[in-house]
Amino acid sequence: MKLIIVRHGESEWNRLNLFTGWTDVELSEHGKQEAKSAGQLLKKEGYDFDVCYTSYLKRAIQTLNTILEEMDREWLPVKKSWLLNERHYGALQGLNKEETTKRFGQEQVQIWRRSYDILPPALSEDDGRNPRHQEQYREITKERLPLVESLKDTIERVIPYFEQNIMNDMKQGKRVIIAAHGNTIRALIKYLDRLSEKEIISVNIPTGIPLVYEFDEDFQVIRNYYLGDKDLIEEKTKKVADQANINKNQK
Ligand code: DG2
Repeated sequence: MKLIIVRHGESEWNRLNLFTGWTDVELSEHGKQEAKSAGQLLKKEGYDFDVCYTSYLKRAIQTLNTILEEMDREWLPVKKSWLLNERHYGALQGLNKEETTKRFGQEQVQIWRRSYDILPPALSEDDGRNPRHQEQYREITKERLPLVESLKDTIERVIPYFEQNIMNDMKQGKRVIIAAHGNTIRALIKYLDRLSEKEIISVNIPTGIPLVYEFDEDFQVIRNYYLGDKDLIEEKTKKVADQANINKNQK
């Protein structure tokens, strides 16, 4: 049993180095290319799927659509859920990561980005970005929609959805691909690899690279690995880890 998880390609806000969270931004030109390459690679390696999962955010949806287009599998069923949305980054959304480090210091920004359960500042209730005011979440009980989330909060919505839907499909023999986000995927990795709160801090997810999980019949992880060029994967992962560092381009 295999599961493929892919972080969307670079978004316009990844390119501009802005905290994104639930902001619904497009893929950048580079991100579109990354999604194409992911689809071509999956096809070349002989992967195929029966069902696809993604979030309500267009950077993940566009990535999945591009992958399916490259694989000539646009007809496959796609299940979208807000429960697979990126972690809500609260009032940090829209701020430049490097500028935020200059203002608040590296330690504080690292805590906001990677601590397990410490919350960044929340959006105010009357903020136009509050998902409770947004059309795409109109069906969701208001109390369930966040104004900010920690990784722990993200895990608490992602994992029940994963167990009840994705795992269920897999147990019925369906081959699944998930197109999601940096922190949604970190939530899944913490759960699947049984990582501690400390171990997950150093896990960063490269954009547009398919991650393969292999399971035995008891749904225990046998191994996991990224597909593609090792140096490129390392370079992209480091780019994510260093995103908030000051003067990273001059190092
Ligand atoms: C990034 C993750 O999410 O940021 O919200 O800024 O995967 O949707 O681009 P994505 C964001 P970091 O936690 O890596 O800073």
